[in-house]
Amino acid sequence: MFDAERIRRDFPILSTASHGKRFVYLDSAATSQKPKSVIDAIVDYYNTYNANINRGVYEISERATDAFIASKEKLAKFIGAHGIEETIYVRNATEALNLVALSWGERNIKSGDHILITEMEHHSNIVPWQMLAKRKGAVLDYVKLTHGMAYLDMEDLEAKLEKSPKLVSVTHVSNVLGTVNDVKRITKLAHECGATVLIDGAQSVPHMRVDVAAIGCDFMALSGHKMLAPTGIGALYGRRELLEAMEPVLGGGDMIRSVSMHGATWNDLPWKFEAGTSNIEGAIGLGAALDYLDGIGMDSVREHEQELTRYAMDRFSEINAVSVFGPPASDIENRSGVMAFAIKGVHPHDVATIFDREGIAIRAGHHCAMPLVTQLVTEKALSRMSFYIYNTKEDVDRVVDAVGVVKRIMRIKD
Ligand code: C6P
Repeated sequence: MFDAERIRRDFPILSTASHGKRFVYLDSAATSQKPKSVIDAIVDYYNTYNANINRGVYEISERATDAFIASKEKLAKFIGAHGIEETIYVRNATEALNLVALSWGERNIKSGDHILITEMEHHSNIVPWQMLAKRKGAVLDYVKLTHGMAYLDMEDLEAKLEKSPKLVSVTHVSNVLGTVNDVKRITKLAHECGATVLIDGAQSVPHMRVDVAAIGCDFMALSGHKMLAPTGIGALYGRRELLEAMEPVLGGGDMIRSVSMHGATWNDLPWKFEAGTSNIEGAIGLGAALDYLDGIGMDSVREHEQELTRYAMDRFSEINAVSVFGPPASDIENRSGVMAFAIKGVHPHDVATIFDREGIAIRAGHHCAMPLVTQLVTEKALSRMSFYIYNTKEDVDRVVDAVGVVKRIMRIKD
């Protein structure tokens, strides 16, 4: 049985108090907390084998190189990639998305070409395409949302695919609505129209079983810090043939095979895209994070979050002043553990501030998805809670109590 209380004890920060109360962390969509095993793996690296990788022939350098490569092997297996050649380590999902824009996009997008994204994207999957479209004179199209702005409008997607976009870039899970998009179907439709497909996996890979081969996508971006690993490590998955045809974006050490006074040739994948000294501690931390998640099992992670989401939606349905965005409770299958909500008559920043006093961390604001949030609410801001493996039903009960406190302080009647 899934034991979130036991898991919670693996996370040192969760045994600290906040404003004198049991700390309830509900902002894992922004960044997750880290278990002791991840923290220990990083400390062990610095204490016992800190050295640069792919360079030294001495013992600790070889050990560090092995640990770095083992991390990539674990990630490749975790997401269903063919091997480490298809896992490019970067700083975060943002950098992974930009890498596709700067390398693949630079070569493949021409004046007048269409790039198709959606209205539920995070800024990281909007701005790089705006910049590329501007540089190239390309057209940036958006798939509209439907059913109270909870789902992608698949008819609109199909209509826009008729313009034969060169690239379709879609988030797997919305960081605001919690909508889980049918990326397998989107990929199939997009491929039938000749598009290359990039999936933003920042909010899916940490929370459910994701298999890039089963989805069939060409690229996927992810961030380690949202899946128990430290900040500063993320990855771009890319199909080998595509990565091989792409030019590196950064030049420097490690990404070359040879350098002369007048030119250079590139190293093999994945190193061609990893110029300079890598984030070694980050990679080692990510390896430990993947071990931890594997130990639980991603299907169990997903089930647990769905149960919490169902419970939270149920409890929120008892409070008239609260409205929840995204797919309804009857469609938990297509919802993640991200839940944006509004309390009638109260600004989300006031909600988050009062929650904080109650020992509960949530996020409030535009969630780096302004084109979406400005359409959802006139305040241009929402409160958001997001679940992970260490959250419990007791946390949800605390949220419901905190909503009561908000209503009392702000004099809101149900
Ligand atoms: N969303 C949130 O609170 P980075 O910052 O590069 O690790 O991740 C960017 C990113 C890309 N796509 C999606 C769908 C995301 O949710 C995020 C990060 C955080 O919602 C921080 S803004």
